[in-house]
Amino acid sequence: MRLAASLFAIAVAISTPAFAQQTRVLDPMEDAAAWKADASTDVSSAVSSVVGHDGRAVRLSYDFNGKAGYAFAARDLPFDLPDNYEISFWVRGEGPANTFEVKFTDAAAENVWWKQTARHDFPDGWSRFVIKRRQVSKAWGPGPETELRRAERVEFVVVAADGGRGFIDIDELSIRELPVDPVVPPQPIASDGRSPSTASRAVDNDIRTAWTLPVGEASVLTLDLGYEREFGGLTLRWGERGAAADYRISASLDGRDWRELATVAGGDGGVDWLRTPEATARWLRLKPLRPVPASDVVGSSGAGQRLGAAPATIYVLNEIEVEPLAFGADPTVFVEAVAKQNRRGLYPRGFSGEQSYWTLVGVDGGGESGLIGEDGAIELRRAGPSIEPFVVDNGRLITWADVNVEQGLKDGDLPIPSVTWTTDDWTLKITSFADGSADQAQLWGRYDLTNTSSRPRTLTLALTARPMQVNAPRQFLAIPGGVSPVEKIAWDGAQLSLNDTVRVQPLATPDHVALATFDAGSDPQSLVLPSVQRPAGDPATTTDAVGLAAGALTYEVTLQPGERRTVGWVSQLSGETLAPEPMGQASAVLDTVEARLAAEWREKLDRVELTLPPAAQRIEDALKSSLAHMLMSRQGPILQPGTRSYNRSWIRDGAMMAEGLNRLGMAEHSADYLRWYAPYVFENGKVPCCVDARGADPVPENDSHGEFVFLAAETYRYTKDEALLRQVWPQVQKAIAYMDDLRASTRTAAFQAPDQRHLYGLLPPTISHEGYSDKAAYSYWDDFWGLLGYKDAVFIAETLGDAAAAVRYAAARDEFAADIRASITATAAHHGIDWIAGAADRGDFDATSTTIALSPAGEQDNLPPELMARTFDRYWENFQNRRSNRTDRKS
Ligand SMILES: [Ca+2]
Ligand SMILES: [Ca+2]
Ligand SMILES: [Ca+2]
Repeated sequence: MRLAASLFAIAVAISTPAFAQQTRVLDPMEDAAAWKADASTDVSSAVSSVVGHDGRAVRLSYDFNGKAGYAFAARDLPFDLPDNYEISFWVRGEGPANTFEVKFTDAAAENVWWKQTARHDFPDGWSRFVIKRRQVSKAWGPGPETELRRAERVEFVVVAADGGRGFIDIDELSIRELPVDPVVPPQPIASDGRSPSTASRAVDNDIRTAWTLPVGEASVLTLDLGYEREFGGLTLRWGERGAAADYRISASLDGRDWRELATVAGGDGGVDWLRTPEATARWLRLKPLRPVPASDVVGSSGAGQRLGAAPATIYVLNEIEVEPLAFGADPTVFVEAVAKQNRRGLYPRGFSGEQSYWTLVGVDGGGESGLIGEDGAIELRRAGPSIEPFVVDNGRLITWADVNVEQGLKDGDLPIPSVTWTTDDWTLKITSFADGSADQAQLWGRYDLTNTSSRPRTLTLALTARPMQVNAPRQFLAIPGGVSPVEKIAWDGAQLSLNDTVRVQPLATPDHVALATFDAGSDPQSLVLPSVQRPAGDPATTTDAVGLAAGALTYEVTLQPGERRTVGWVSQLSGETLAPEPMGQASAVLDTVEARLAAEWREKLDRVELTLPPAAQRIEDALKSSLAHMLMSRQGPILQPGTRSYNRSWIRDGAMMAEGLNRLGMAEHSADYLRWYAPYVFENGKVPCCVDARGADPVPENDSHGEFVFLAAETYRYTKDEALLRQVWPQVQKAIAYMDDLRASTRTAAFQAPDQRHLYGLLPPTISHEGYSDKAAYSYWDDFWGLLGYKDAVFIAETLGDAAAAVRYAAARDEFAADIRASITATAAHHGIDWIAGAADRGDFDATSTTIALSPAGEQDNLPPELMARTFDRYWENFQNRRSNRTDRKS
């Protein structure tokens, strides 16, 4: 790829195109009346005219009133976008840190492009906000265009992070056309002021040729990038002898004024990857300051072999490469790029774009939890760093990629997961579990290394603390996976601390400890090098400005045939730090905790007895481990579908989890959840789809209302807690009234027109179904939940003795049920399909969504029988086709 780029570069003209960098004002913001304010439910917003940076400016005032949600100012503003541009405006503001979005949309605001800035701290004084073309991305919309070519409308949006109240002032919204960057950047031109000079060999794309400079000479290497270029980092490939350990790289736009871009101190030679986010320069300058000491020199392959040599008298730089912007976009992308250039196994598989599975390790109801990955790395807390094992066998570093890996749960269902590495000669079993209470919990790691060969074996077990989550980079919602920065790592002789906050206490004293910065080599291959190992009695601290420090605790283990050695550690998940665990008896401590924990979980998971044939044991295991996951994922009363990407409470998942908990003998958790959720119902009766630390989410999802009413009724059916039912009765009534209004909006003459008739009486379109997030849909999923809500509202009214309400709700229920039935039939005719559509307007196929009609909605006797039968027959056919690798593209 790189070579191909260089060949193309020869043909690229380097001269700067003649063009006018003219700025055009799109809106001087003199007229606030052109802008309209709006906001989500229960959030206030207003626009006004204030003194601006140039003349007047437009102010958006907002008050979240204690809710999550958003406020915005918008206007119609048609303009075309050139091939390259920057959009900018003056901005200032007051208020808490909130997410700032600038949106460009089509006339109907269906296709939306945006620049999102999370937790923006608006400056008190005027500041220029610049949006480059590459920062404008498609947010959503059904249209095929991914690139913004024409905008019809502009919105300035404040989305609640901290929420609160405040304002933002906007002035002089402008666009500037920019030259288009060359498709392939030209190869830099290098010089060092020496004659003759070897400078060009640092940029000739040939790893066998090098720029050389005698140590002690004052020359620097200067690169001319050909044009003012944006880039994300640099890769330096040093010669095997002659790498600089310390060096400085400066950047310049004009060749006269230089600013420091990157400084390396204590580098290990070989390949050096430098991240320089959002850098812009025409010229770069490299100044070597000190060679790598002979004992630390590693091979340029990064394989870690030591090269005994005299101290270098000459710097040897084979190649310096300017990396694209994406290289420096964030620490995770950077480490992914580095992982690609290392052998598989040195980095977690998720960093190489491979799917990576993990399971949760936590305590019942605890807010904090760990993870164990399929390869044996253990994440120490949400978004936290991890402990990853490696074994050195006969001088070779063995990683997860070199062994056979299997996963299991203790007794098949308990939340005590393990990962076992198997080689021809030994096994390593990695186990993790958490014990304690929700507010005083600790995470354990256990490592059983067993000699399965017929000869004595000497192995090194390295437990490495790495700045990476087990949650992989592909996970981007709420708590993005990937790198977990470690700026400081310290060993005090008894425990390892990461960023002074995460502490890992080994249960047996390691033989050696190694700590390293990224530049010095913090990959496992480098950490197990004898030259970086220190006696475990010596305290040490390492700080790393790039946040990629790592450490290793190593155990030298000699095992007779069949012999096993156990080591382990404990780390606080929540609460006060406990007294240190006794050292040196790792297996005894771990056995005791594990046995106690297994008994506690067994009691919780076995409250309901299942009688199944032996062949169905896996079904029982799956059911019980799912129950354990519901208990570990919840935070006190808050039921959550997950702890990372889904670290929020959706009423959809919550109501269904509550049903599961009710049936499995844990109705008290259903009651706690209902009590917690009810106060978040909006004043107008809208049930929020989701609640998190910011409060209730205002995004309308019309399944929510029925789910909430079902939760209230179902909780009562198991607890018989009439006082609680009465307590939430006001919210139930409001939610039903809200659905009455929603249904009325589609029970109009307009919906009697032939092309709308199949939508008559349905709940209005929403994005409750993830498949419809590109455009809201008339999803029957919403209607089946809504209908169940009406049914349960009748039940609740009768239970509480409100006969009038029961009659009213029963009439509404019957009307809604008839509308849904008529719609299903009309939709099949409208789209020419013989199944129950997922969404009435789409006529799509989604049998899993339709199952809600059967359970819990209980509508199987009321649905058109032919269409219902075809729906599930068709699903079964698709399932069989998938099993035999035939894909039905239409489904
Ligand atoms: Ca103005
Ligand atoms: Ca070269
Ligand atoms: Ca290096």
